[in-house]
Amino acid sequence: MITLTTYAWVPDFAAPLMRAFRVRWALEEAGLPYAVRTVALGPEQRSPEHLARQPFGQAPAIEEDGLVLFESGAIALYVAEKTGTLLPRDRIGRERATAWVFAALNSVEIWIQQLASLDFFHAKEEWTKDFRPQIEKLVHDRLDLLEKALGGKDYLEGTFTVGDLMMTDVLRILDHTNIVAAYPRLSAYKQRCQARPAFKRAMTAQREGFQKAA
Ligand SMILES: N[C@@H](CCC(=O)N[C@@H](CS)C(=O)NCC(=O)O)C(=O)O
Repeated sequence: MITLTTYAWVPDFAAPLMRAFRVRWALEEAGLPYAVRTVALGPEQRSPEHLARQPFGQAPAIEEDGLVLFESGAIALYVAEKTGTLLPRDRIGRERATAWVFAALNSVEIWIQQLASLDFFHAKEEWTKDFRPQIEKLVHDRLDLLEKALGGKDYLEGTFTVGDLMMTDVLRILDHTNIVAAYPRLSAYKQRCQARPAFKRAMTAQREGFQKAA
């Protein structure tokens, strides 16, 4: 059985966003049961045991049958490939879905995460005054092009894949803003993905995990 390593507790604003959520969501979509191991924010992140799981002392990580895997994108793809869920059956569809996972993490999340970091950790600091609008502009540019790529489809490649799971979870990082709402088709897409029963189960599990530790 897969063991997911996540944090025992995170601040309230981070609870729904913590990246272990994407792994929980993928596991729920695949119908795989999993065990949870927790580490505490702070010195335990840099313990040899945890660094062996996640070389940067972060979370999530998973373990299964001697495999130790880190990076939420790699883990979600592992779950998708292992179970044959969340990936189209045809080769081209699989490659395209994989590309969307990388796009979510490498082309979209980098700007969205910068904006969120400014808002969550540096709000009202003088130096962000000119910087934040520049980052927001870059986020808008990515979302505008993402909405164009989505076009009139329900999902990025027509059917729900691990690429949609990752893209939706990245867009959720903007939930403290009204930025996504400026893109009606993208906004409807995000809501469609979040309406999936597996999303709801994963969110319940994540919140309950943190509440128990609070
Ligand atoms: N690229 C990594 C990022 C993981 C990450 O940023 N995790 C955050 C929690 S959501 C974390 O561990 N933050 C604490 C830290 O960096 O020390 C992934 O996608 O798994």
